[in-house]
Amino acid sequence: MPETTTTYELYYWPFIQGRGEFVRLVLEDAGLDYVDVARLPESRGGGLQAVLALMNGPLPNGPRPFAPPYVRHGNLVLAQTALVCRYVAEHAGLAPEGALDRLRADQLMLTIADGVAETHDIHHPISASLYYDDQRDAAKRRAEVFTHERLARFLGYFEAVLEDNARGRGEVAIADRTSYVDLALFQLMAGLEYALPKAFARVTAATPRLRALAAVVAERPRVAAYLASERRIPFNAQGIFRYYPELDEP
Ligand SMILES: N[C@@H](CCC(=O)N[C@@H](CS)C(=O)NCC(=O)O)C(=O)O
Repeated sequence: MPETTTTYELYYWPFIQGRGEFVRLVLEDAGLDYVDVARLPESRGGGLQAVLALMNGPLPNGPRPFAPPYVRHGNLVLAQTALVCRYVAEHAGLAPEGALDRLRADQLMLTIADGVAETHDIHHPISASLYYDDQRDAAKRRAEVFTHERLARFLGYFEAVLEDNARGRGEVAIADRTSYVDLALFQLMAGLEYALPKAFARVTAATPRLRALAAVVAERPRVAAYLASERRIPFNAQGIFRYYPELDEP
């Protein structure tokens, strides 16, 4: 396993929060030394080419990543958002203690990833490779189902998880202290609030624990400093969480 002092290199698209933001939040909250590689100028090895290079070429020690985000840490190149977050969190004291609680954290992170994928598919229901304008009708239909059914299904589930976790007094998802899963729940909430403000307000009226968790995470000193910094890319119309008023509920 690489030294914890080795710098983490995050590889992700430089102009969006996207899935990379789940990793950025763990790195930032942990106060780890990291480089957001693609945001460096090309003259310093950054830019989109840096992300594509490791995906397109053989790696000496393991499989190449299918898609960003991925991290390089020592000899390890690791992809899949839930797994990358877990890996960084384990080095940073942001993972639960013990094998069983780490499996439980995986379960929640993979469910968050499912929610992220479904949120993305609101505006790209046919394919990510087509423009939004080429799939607007399907997007409208998909968004109706998402806002009426899936949004409450996901957020209601996470609310119940908080309620069920007696060890966390209803305030954290796993065990009795903040973990990377809580950071991810914060980001899911932030993204959904941006993308679907009306549906989000209606659904989260019934999820007070999730709202409280998001507020607590936002106030963690390193997270608050990050959110106020230029390192936090604003939500925009290229990311996963996009605001198209026609897709929100009336
Ligand atoms: N399951 C993967 C999905 C990764 C993914 O879809 N990445 C997007 C950016 S957020 C991408 O660039 N995909 C390129 C592709 O699928 O070809 C994860 O959670 O990390």
